[in-house]
Amino acid sequence: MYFSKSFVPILKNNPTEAKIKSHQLMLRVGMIKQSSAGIYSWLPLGFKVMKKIEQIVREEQDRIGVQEILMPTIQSSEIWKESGRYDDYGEEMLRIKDRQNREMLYGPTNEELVTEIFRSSIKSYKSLPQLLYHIQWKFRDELRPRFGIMRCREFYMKDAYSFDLNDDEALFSYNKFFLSYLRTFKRLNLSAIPMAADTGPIGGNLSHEFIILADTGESKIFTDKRIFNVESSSTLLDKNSLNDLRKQYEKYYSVTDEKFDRQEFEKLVPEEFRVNTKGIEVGHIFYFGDKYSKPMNAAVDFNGKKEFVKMGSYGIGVSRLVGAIIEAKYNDKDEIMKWPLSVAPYHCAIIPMIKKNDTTNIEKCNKIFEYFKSKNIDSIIDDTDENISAKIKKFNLIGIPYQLIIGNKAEGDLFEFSEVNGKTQKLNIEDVASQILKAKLN
Ligand code: 5CA
Repeated sequence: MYFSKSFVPILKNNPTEAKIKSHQLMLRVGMIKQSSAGIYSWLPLGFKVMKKIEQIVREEQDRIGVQEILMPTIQSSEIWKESGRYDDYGEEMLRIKDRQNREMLYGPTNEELVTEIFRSSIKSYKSLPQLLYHIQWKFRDELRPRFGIMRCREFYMKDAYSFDLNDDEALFSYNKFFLSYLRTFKRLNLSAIPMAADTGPIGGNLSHEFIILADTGESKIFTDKRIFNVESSSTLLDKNSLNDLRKQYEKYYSVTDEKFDRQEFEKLVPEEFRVNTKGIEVGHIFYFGDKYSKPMNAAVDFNGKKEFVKMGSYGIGVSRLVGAIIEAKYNDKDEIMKWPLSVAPYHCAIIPMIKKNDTTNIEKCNKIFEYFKSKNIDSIIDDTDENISAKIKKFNLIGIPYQLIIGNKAEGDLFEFSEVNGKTQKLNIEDVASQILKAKLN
């Protein structure tokens, strides 16, 4: 891909309407374009990042044995009337009428729809647990959409649902998602802390939000800073290991403000460990037992007895994560961004010095591009007329992690290679590729 042909509409200055760095940057480098309040189009650069995040989220759901489905965005009001949430959900729900005057809605979440799918087919406890997920657009008519795609009206979410026979099995499912979320955020190079949270309109009495610390976050949190050091890498998928994992986190007081109790905080957390700060909610898991299965009659046969299944739901804000990663990785001072390699729109920018009537450097770039492609390294060739320092500045802003200069200083087969914000090295192409591949594995 040549930069001159790519659809990356970069603005000279930060747009004044954007208040936080992720919103500024996403507009500035043309990752998104607002189409109406709280509704955005995703342009190539932004879409590439989101798709890579989505794929990591998907792989980590598959890894714990969740099955992928795809439910529609438009739902019938009937099932919401069955659960009792049609009236409760209020103005955040976008209600639509079809040509037959039937009440429809744009799904803000899918507990009802997935329960309907479950109950129509699963009849025996022997088919449990059932763990299902989908990655689909949601719509919530937020009163104050803001911060770009961080709190918008139409957003992309992974939502999963678990169905079990009893509380014990249901908590096992809950804990699998707990582990899966830790793994997912780690692969995105984020440190997301699980915190006991309120359940809001989803319901239930057990819930954790996964929060990334950031001054611009909308969630207020109260926590014991020792929780930041909990190590969770090698957990097995059995009940005991997963219970232990959650206990390791729950040992430390860590809550969002709706759950905050000052007396408890001061009693349980020694003063030097108390943290009261802000963060971004990137995931939220819930256990709500038979809140939906009972009114919607989703039950299985257990040795001749009818048992309402016990359910949980598990969300990740896939589109919000694009902004959250920027909030966590953007260096304000030097206007430098560095995407984690796992989600970078391109791993490496190939920057040729361009001389009039001489295509030698561009031809070199083409060969390197093909070689990178064969190694699964995504790159882009900057064939524009800008000078080298303007190009480097541009890629620092976009956040492409590596830059390779193909220019006059190239000695034989050695090229200037640097990591954003890092030292420049002279390397041959094979060594460049192996450095990038090595970093990709970390
Ligand atoms: N049904 C449950 C779990 S699947 C649910 O809807 N949970 S939620 O309301 O907490 O949403 C899940 C995640 O979606 C949140 O953690 C957040 O990351 C993201 N999200 C929620 N609202 C918005 C919004 N208005 N804009 C962008 N992302 C959002």
